[in-house]
Amino acid sequence: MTRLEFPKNFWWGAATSGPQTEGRFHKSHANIFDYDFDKFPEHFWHGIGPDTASNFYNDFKQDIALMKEAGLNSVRTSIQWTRLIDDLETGTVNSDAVRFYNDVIDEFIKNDIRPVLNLHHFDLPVTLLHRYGGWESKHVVDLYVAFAEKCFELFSDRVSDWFTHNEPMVVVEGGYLYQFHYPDIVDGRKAVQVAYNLQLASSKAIAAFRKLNKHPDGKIGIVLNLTPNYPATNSESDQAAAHFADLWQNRLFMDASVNGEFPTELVDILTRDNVIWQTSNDELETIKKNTVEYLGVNFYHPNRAQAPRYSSDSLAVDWLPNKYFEAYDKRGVRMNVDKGWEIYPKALFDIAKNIQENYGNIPWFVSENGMGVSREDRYLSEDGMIHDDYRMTFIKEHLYYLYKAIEEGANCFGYHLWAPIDCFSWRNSYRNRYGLISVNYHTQKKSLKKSAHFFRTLSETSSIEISEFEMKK
Ligand code: BGP
Repeated sequence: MTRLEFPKNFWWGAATSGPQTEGRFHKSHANIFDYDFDKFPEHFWHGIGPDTASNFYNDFKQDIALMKEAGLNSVRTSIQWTRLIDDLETGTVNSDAVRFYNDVIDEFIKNDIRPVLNLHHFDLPVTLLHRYGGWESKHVVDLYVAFAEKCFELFSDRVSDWFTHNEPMVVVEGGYLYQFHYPDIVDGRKAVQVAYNLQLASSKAIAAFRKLNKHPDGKIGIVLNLTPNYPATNSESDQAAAHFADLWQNRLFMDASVNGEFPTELVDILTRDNVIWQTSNDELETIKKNTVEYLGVNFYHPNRAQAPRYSSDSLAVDWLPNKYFEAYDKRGVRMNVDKGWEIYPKALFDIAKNIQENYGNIPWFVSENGMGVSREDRYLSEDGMIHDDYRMTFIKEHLYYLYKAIEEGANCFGYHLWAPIDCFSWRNSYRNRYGLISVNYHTQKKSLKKSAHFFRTLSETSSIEISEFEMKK
């Protein structure tokens, strides 16, 4: 056995989001998932929607006490635009929402847990989609910035750590390319504009933060799913496919957020294909000037790409980024079969190296990592506890590669698991469980899993013991 010592003051925590935990109690507006559920409950696993989620709106004190027991020293959640803002045009706030978020922040601080707040976790108010086309619209960008300003004015006296979006590429892919989030559109041109507008919104929110932040240690960043894209083979065509996929999936937001510019190569391709976003010199200047101070990196699985096997004429619409690459499922790899995601911990090392070598070694943390399985009650033991040893192994294997990267100089300051408590997971609802703490969604009874005790030791000692076997995976 080897003991791996992590830096002191490392963030040992977990991440979740407002729409996945709070429930819809007293909410002013419906977000796109609330609306999707109201209209098409069949889109959701077992017809279970976001109405109650994990009842954080009512249970937050008890939930935060459980998070404390699990040893979390930092927790990310998000402020729901659809809860905080009553009038989406004028930006008047909802007083119950202000009371709720103040109470939540104070409760975290009372428990010595650093609150980390994100502003947008896929949860656009649906009215803005129907009225203006959602993220296709620059007016919506400005309404988002007004919402962000309210958050900074109200809460930045006590909250030092802020993030503008969670995984903006998932908004693009889910809503505008691959139909796994409402509005389920397939339109590459719209997807390109949505991606640009999300970046613009992030940069404008950062500019607002610099004016309004009240915290002496206040910082702002973005959470990206910065997933390496490995070519299926060493052939030139597969390498070109993986290169484009990397430009589109990773570098679009990463280069703009960290370096202040979109990759020229990507802009050239989109221009040549006549699908480039509408922009202006002023907007590009805003993006240039308002880069992030740090980054959150979500990592679950690697991406693999191969050259498209069919001509782009066979695409369902005029243009899709898949003109240049196709997802490749490698045979014989380790899989989380419940989610269909490959398990490849070494990718975390590759991510760290990429940030170190290509992005000035900007400070970052693992803002989501984790493994959700279905029917987790199969691990329920006679002692009444879920013995999720598989989750502990998954965490250890990833921490091993993170440790190696830190040893080689990676500027990583924390590790957040998805999620502190089992939560509502979009259309998958409660199918796959990710938490250190389990939820019975019928009774809302919550209990620590075995991994919560493991995580507490990890956090208290800032170190783990790992076997040769676990290191080799
Ligand atoms: C990330 C999201 C989270 C969470 C997680 C697990 O991409 O940021 O919100 O949902 O994935 O995925 P899923 O809920 O689809 O199982």
